[in-house]
Amino acid sequence: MIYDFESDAANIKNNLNCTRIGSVVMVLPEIDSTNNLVKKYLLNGAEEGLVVIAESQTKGRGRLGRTWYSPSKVGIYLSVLLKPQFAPDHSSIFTILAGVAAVLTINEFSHQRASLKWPNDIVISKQKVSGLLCELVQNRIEPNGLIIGIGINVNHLPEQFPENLKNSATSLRIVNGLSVDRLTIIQSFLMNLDREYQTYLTKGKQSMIEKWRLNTDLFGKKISIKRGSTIISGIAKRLNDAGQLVLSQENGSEEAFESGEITSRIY
Ligand code: BT5
Repeated sequence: MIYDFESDAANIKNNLNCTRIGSVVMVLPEIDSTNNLVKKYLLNGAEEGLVVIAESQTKGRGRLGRTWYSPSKVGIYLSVLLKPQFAPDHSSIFTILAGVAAVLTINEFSHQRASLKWPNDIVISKQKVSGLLCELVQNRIEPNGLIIGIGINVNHLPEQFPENLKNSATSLRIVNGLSVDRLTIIQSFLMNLDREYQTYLTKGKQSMIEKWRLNTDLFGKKISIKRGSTIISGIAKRLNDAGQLVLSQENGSEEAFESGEITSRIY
């Protein structure tokens, strides 16, 4: 596919049917990280709804200082700026919201069922097809904003993944045996995110938590969670009202975990 950046941006913007997302849509050939650029725009007063899409990233970021492999032409790397009017009681709720939009989108295009893995992965047959990075910018100097970043592996062939990801990552093309149009996926994600965000703003978080539950295979499974250098094992029970994961430990006690601080492993 030939990627004409300006016309792609116009194409995406014109075909969006969104209330809040897509006020400005930028498509760039290469950037360090779409989340970084959106943050810069936020600090310069950007409006809610800004979308930045890059054809490739040189420093795509995961959580906790990890990297997101972002090769040119085969993946989706995009970030959206939201400015919720009220601060959530827990930042996990936005990872839940974005995860719901992401899994619904990927399931529109995947021939096999995609599911959510706590806290921010979308997996197909246990292999990661997409990851989310939600960053809440909130301090006295900077304007408040929420940056939702998503990476989706779309048209990668198995040999296009580096050695360290070969066994853990997949793409829609690998799953479907066919390539998929990235612009169509981008439009779908932005519209799903817009709808879920609107639902959250008008009706609150409960429907989001319920949709997350319907799109995960996590509950009832034994998992271990790494918090700092501590590993905590238990059975994943549910998401609580704050969007935190509740784990039941062997001694019967329950503990809730925020999405930001955690890496989880399912057995
Ligand atoms: C994530 O972090 O999964 C969040 C990824 C968010 C990427 C998007 S791209 C647009 C926006 N701009 C950015 O700079 N970031 C966001 P985490 O849960 O920490 O997972 C990172 C781990 O996933 C790495 O340590 C690898 O093990 C693995 N990984 C890296 N790249 C991958 C890929 N392309 N596909 C599957 N797994 C990958």
